[in-house]
Amino acid sequence: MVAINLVAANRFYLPDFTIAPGETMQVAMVLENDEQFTAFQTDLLLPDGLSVVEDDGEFLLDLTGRNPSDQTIISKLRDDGALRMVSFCLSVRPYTGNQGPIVIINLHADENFTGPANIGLKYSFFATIDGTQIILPEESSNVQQLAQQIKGDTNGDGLVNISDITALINYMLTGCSSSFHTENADMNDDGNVNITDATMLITLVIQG
Ligand SMILES: [Ca+2]
Ligand SMILES: [Ca+2]
Repeated sequence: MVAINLVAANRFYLPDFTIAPGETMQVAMVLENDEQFTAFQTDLLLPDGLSVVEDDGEFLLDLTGRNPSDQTIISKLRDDGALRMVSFCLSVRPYTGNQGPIVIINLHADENFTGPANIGLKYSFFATIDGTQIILPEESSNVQQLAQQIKGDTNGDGLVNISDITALINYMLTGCSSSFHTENADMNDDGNVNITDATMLITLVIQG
């Protein structure tokens, strides 16, 4: 494999976001790509108080619709505290499109989480369709602490308005939104985000 350093046209990062102490939310890892990539490896470094949600000993990482159907992702917490992720598919087909989330991380903030803090993405290696390896630049994202969870604030900007309806519908259609507050979106607290919550949110926005 040939290593090519810092190709500016390709970028892999987490958009900045806000999270409230005690909250669980979904954050996207976004790939902007000029090349056709089929696989990657990266290290995610979270600040104190933030962790990836675990289910049955597995970290909850979801692949998006940009992935080929046989794409898989595995992850392991390393001794240095970084969560290493490796994603690949046996059919060696590329991610579709050139912009958007490829992995959704389910993140949880402890009750004592205090922001702002930084999230690092390091050692991001991407493999092209012809087997070339490209090292993408190290990225740092900013996470702000939201004072409190607000029902209906699905995009976590502290307000409840039309943008939250858009984010909720986007989430229902695609299963992802660049930073999505699932607990705020679950308007009726039944553990699911669906059309019932959308209806309640629309009513809330209309009534002010
Ligand atoms: Ca909002
Ligand atoms: Ca619900």
